[in-house]
Amino acid sequence: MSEIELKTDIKTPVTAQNDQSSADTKDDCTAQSQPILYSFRRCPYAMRARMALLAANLDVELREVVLRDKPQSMIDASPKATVPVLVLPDGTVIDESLEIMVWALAENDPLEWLSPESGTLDDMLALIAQNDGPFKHHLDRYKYHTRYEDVDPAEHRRDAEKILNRLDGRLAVGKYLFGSRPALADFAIAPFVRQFANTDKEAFDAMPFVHVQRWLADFLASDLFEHAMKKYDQWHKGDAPVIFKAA
Ligand SMILES: N[C@@H](CCC(=O)N[C@@H](CS)C(=O)NCC(=O)O)C(=O)O
Repeated sequence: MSEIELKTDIKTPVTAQNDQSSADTKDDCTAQSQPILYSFRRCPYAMRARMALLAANLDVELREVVLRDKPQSMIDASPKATVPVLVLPDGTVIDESLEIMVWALAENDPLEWLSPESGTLDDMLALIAQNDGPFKHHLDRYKYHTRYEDVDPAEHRRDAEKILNRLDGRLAVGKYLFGSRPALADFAIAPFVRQFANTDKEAFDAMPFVHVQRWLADFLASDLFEHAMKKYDQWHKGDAPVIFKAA
């Protein structure tokens, strides 16, 4: 089984009929015609899920979440209660951002994000794993060091920079991480590099990683990112559906 089948297979079905929580998820048993995305604008995981849904041209009902006041219907659908959460019309719940990306692109991939110009989907997933694992680990301990005991933010910054240095090497060869056009890995990773850059923008701009800087600037200027960062009010049960439209 290929990695992509693996990813799209990891779904937690929510049985709608006899389950009060999923009735809530579907908002009082009204037929759900579109997937529902629980999202938080500034969350890098939610950002990448939204961008993949846009790239796949899939409209979803967007429910903007405030993390300190999560809706019960989201917790019922996904008790781990992290954003993003996608609830499909058949009750299937996908609550990992990368799986939402891969699911959306498996539905429709007009920009060929799953088929990079150079390398393979598995190569992209390996690079994304490095981002979601070690890079995120160091980013958190650099950016949010007060939340941890006994961490030296400078040390974690240096370790994160080693990973950025490797990205810079890739980006010196191709305009994007896997060739001359953007693909899954670019949009899965860039929101985290953005967080790193914003932690100390002056220091980021002074780094010798000119290719990462150019790549991030292109990403921030992209229509897709702009569209994905549109602001929405917090969702409350009973609100009229807000459709996050691809076009
Ligand atoms: N592995 C998850 C991570 C998602 C995640 O950690 N999201 C954060 C916000 S950026 C969250 O919801 N945290 C829960 C909280 O802060 O209560 C994914 O890829 O979707």
